[in-house]
Amino acid sequence: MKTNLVLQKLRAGEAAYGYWVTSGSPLIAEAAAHLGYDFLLLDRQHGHWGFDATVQAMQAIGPTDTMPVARVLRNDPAFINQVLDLGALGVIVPLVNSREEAQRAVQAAKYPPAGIRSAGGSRLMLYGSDYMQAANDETLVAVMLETRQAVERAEEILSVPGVDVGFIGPSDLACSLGVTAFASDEHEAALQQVLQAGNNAGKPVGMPLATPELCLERAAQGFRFLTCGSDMSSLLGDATARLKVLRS
Ligand code: 3PY
Ligand code: MG
Repeated sequence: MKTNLVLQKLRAGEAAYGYWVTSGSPLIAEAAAHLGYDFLLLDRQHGHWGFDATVQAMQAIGPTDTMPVARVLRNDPAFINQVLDLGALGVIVPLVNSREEAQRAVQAAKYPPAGIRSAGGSRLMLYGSDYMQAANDETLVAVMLETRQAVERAEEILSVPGVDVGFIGPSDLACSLGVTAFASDEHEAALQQVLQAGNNAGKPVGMPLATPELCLERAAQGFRFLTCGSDMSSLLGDATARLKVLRS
């Protein structure tokens, strides 16, 4: 089976950098995959990915060294199983608030005896005849910590065997705390608390960020699984800047 280059980096203590694709466009996923990011995050929670477009995006990303990672709609074994069958090498599970919920996510992503993942998926044969043997170890499971409760329980959540990454959702976290994301001491303290919990549990932690400068700053603090913008933010940022010049 293909080595999961993101897991390889994280296991070596290195930072992995990704890019969100929310538009649901396989064409954009293809272009982004050829840029060399460590992973692309196809957002099937808040993004616009239909089933067929997700398949096409997996086909487009497949030949590159960029790992296809999908965020699922919710912590449901059917959704997790589905994106893995389509070829995702990592799954991001939103709103994980307890050890039990983390166990549920892990179980869904692992074949027996470690979990309950169902065997199947015709695209998986492209990963080699050893896919079934290797998949449990080569599939990244990231649980999202994005509520006050998840922060309080971060260490017990991240200690769950099979959880590879704690991925903070800064916006939901801000809502849960009743503050503005990245603009309050309480929010920052929560980010640092999750990082510390990850260190205690021996698990890398990360979050989505808007700029490369912020990614490098957070990487220097010890965050390891970082995303740097999205297709929609790139498009809107660039097109807005052009229009501003035209209208000036
Ligand atoms: C959040 O910030 O809540 C996320 O889920 C990342 O987009
Ligand atoms: Mg969120």
